[in-house]
Amino acid sequence: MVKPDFDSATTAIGTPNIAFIKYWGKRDDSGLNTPNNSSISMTLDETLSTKTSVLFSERLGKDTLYINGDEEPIEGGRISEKSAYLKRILDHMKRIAGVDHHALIVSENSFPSGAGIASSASGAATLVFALSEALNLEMARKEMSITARQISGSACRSLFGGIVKWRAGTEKDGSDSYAEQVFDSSYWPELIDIIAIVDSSKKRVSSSAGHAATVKTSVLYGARPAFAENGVSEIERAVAAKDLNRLSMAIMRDSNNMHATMLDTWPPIMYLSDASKDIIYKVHELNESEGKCIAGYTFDAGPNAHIITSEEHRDRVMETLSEIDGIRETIESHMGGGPRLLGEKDCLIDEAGIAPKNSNTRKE
Ligand code: 2P0
Repeated sequence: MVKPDFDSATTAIGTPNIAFIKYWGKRDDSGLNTPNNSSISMTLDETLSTKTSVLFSERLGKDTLYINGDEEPIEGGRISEKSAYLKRILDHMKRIAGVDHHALIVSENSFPSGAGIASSASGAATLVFALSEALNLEMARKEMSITARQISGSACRSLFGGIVKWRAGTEKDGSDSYAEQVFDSSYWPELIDIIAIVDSSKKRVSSSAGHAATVKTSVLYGARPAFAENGVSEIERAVAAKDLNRLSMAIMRDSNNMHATMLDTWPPIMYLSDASKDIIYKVHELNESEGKCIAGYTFDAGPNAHIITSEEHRDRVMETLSEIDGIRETIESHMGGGPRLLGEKDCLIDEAGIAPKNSNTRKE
């Protein structure tokens, strides 16, 4: 193995993914994020992205992480569950690489965090990719996928471009629970995700808390894993045939099914807002007027809509969305190719000073 080039930062870019068949519910509380059902998603292009720079240096006294300019504690008492995993993964990767230098990790998202656009997926996938490259670990994407999954489940899908399937797996240690590409991003280039932002504020119930509460208390949830497994096969068939009607229908059914189990959670979890519901009604009206589904909505753990459609119907969908009050902004994204390395000009670290280039805390 080639030794890492210390004091030279590695920068990568990665993107979120939007699940057509959703991951909701973990098999156990091991922290490994092994899901109850398989899921399938579209990796988005770089319209929304996470850039992450990693630098290992003996000049650093501790491991440090900055997200969007703010230091995120990864050591000590008051750290989030995700940060604790991230630190464990960093330590694990350093051990494999035989590296004992500390790391400076600087990550920036080009989109609002915690708004139901999976910033954690994009962030964790890009981080694992960047670390693997910085440490010269030569990890296969499958291994990166397994590693990223442990920081945030849905992140395992963002290691690949195009249409990506995350097989639930059955092994207790999660070794067979990883994502793989089913179709590359050039297979259906006309497919678009129109993201309708209705609310950019932080969500009331975190995904991690939501997963656990639904599995524990929802009666309807019992039917979900089998429904979702069938949905994954249906999506694969619909994409293979480039059948937008079939694809849209399966996407909407799965989003509704997942949100039904959330509402059935005790106490109930409701991520959809009035504006989300208006979008649902309007998309159904649009599809009825066309006599087939030309668009499908899907919602993650938040009120923002992702409307999946194709270039051909884009203007009709945008016209429909323009009739809805409460949509603040729309963002259009095609399928993307997954994480990749960037050059020096995109580096987020001031290598001489070993500090972030843009930090909210470095005002002095
Ligand atoms: C998904 N979501 O498949 C689903 C749809 C939200 C709804 O994966 O606890 O942040 O980190 O494993 O990945 C959001 O959950 O949860 C999610 P953790 P994650 O995209």
